[in-house]
Amino acid sequence: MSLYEHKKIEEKWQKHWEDNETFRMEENSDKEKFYGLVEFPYPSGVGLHVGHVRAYTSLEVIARKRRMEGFNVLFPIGWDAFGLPTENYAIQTGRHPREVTDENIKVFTQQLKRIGYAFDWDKEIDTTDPKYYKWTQWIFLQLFKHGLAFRDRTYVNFCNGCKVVLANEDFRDGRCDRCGSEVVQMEKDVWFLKIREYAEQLLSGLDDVDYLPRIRLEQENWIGKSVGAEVDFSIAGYDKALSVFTTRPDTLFGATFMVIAPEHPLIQDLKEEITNMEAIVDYQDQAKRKTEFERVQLAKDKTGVRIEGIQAINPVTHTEIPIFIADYVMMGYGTGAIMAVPGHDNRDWDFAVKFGLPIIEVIEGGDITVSAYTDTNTGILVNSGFLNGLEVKDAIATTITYLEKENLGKRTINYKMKDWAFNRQRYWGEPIPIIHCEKCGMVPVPEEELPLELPRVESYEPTDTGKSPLSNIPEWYQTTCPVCGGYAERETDTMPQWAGSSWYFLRYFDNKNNEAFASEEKLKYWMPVDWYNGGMEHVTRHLLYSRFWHQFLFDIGCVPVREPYAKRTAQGLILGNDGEKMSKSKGNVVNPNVIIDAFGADTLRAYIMFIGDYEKAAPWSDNGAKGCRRFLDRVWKLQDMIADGKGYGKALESVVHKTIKKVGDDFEEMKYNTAIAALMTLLNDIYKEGRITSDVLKTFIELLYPVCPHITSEIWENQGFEKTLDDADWPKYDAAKTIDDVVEMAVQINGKVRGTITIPRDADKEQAKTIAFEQENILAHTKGKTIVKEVYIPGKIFNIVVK
Ligand code: ANZ
Ligand code: ZN
Repeated sequence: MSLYEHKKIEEKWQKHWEDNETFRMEENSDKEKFYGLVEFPYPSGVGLHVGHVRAYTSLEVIARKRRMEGFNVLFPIGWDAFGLPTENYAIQTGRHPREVTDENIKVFTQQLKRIGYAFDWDKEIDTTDPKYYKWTQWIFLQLFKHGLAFRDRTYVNFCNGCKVVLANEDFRDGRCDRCGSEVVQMEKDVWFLKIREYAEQLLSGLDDVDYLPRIRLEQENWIGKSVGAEVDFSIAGYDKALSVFTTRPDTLFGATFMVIAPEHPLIQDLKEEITNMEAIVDYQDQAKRKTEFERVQLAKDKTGVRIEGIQAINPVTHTEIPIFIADYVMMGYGTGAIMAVPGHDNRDWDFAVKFGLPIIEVIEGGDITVSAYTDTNTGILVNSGFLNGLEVKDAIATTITYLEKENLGKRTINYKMKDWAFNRQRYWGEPIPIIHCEKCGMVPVPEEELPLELPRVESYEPTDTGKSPLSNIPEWYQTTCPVCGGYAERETDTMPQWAGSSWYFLRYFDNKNNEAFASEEKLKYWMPVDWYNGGMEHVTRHLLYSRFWHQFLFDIGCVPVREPYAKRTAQGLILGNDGEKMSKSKGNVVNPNVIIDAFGADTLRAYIMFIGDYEKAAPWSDNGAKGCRRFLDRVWKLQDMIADGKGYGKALESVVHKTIKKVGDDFEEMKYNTAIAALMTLLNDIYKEGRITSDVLKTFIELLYPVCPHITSEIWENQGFEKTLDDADWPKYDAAKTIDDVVEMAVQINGKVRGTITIPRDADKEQAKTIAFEQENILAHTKGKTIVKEVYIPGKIFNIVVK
């Protein structure tokens, strides 16, 4: 056989797949469908990295396997192409973001094609294409019309470098994650989407889907549901109440002081009564300069100021207690005020110790002189009037009933998740299709005028005022009101990068439709996505945002199922050779092209699937890639070892059937590394025999095909097997032949394992004994003794008792 020339072979099959549109989904098919989705890439200037390769190859293996199993498969790809990096790069280089985006997409496309992915390229989408974002705008308008999009003036985190509003997750220690510039507070009009209204549905929907447990947990934590109570504390001498949110109403008798957030309105309301306003304003100014992260996570050393001149009253003990402002209480959560229970809350305990405040034990079980006792599963209420003797769970219920009866509070649910800030003051995003009219207020752009296209302009640099570059283009923003016909102005903010990816999976299967984002019929056939795979970094926001949009579209009757993704998995990171996260600055980024050039795409694919436990991080190793290439070289040489007619040993037959089972099962469980290891083992067994039959070669090739489609297709063709490998069936195994004829069994003497024997599965006791007593160790441990008992459980264990 000739040499394994990966370059020639891979180019040949890639052309074959492209020319034949092999992986095009079938229209109007009677077949069962399989919709496999991978997170579409952001086409950045650095090109594809091996992390993409891990994510895509894994689901590609499933997609190719499903095709062999007879499914109508949709495995699409597209571009999540709006966003800051492209825009910043465009500004630096003086080129238009459109041009830069097109160029990057070209590079990505070429790279993906060189890896030989079975994408249906006919279904490609690009979020920056007006034909696509017409529907992003359309969905936004439906949200607006249903009262789920609103505009509010609030303080935002503004990055002085990027000139954009940042989410809390986008900066640390007052510096922007992306550019390192200072982040300041700025008052702005912000668009919000009311995702909080969907919090409960987003939680309950998790019962109907199959997500990895850790992904489900991330979703739940992000939503952050807390069940508790709101309790009203009155302010002594005033008819004002200070309302708090607590998850532990049972500890009410232990509330010895209160804390409000520095931004709490109570301070303005009672500024006449407060006698130390100067100190308080001082503290407020300090707090403004800290990020939420610093306030919550880093504030080991508690700070705060007592508000002089006012006192609160504990509603059950009727004692007067002091009120503090402190930055560990956030205005954005609950009511922005807490009842502090230092005996049973760590933060309150730290604060009480620092400020010399009383600490009362109301749950027995710990030592509150040493630390707060926070356990809620054990412990009995004490020092708590009508709650004494109750367990925490019952005390919570009893307190809430009491509060509701006495009109002092009520049962409440809180969610940590905030509404979704939905605008950016940048150029490279979808224009928000709203018109501001002095007379009519905010008016939606008429749907028949969509898409509202981004104007092609020369200058799209952000402005220092934090206004969108679109506000520099009067020709664009000056318009007439669709309602009254008077002068009006367009919204000049654009949508955030999350917008286009919140519904993209609904577009692929009908990507050329101009009448709807997708036809009802196609939605019915293709939704939900059967399997969605991507990174752990996208299992909070992207997953929630897209589930929110989809649930909303379901509620207004636009999609046939509530949950968009039936199953969601995630891969671990690929680390650099050095075991660190790959990054340009560390210079440890592996470019997939280098591996493809040297060893071929099949080697890259095999290695990335073999690299380790799929869900865990794995360091890249050039040697590992070489090892996979050697494996493929040996696979290629199988063609020289064919010896039909002679059959092969029964042992090998069993290995083949076991391998079919193992590879199939492992692929389904994303245990790609062990699937490939099983193929390597089979290959070794074949090499030991020194020959292979065409049948076994055919099976071997079929099993390897999803991972290494080029080399296997070529061998298939060389051998003249029927049709092409793309149309072959996934191999079946004979279950009986996967069961071992021989078993390994431990032999115990007086309860201790003294040896193992390999015997026929159906061997009787005498046979087992004969083989066992051929072993030196067994002889040694029985020498000179009498056997008093023999317990033989076929297939399991042989136990001998001697005296
Ligand atoms: C009294 C108490 C006693 C509390 C106790 C806890 C333990 P999660 O589970 O995260 O919802 N809290 C409420 N609003 C807050 C705010 N805006 N900023 C900071 N902390 C706030 O936590 C709810 C608990 O966090 C509430 O229950 C409150 O403290 C505090 F033994 O009230 B607790
Ligand atoms: Zn008007």
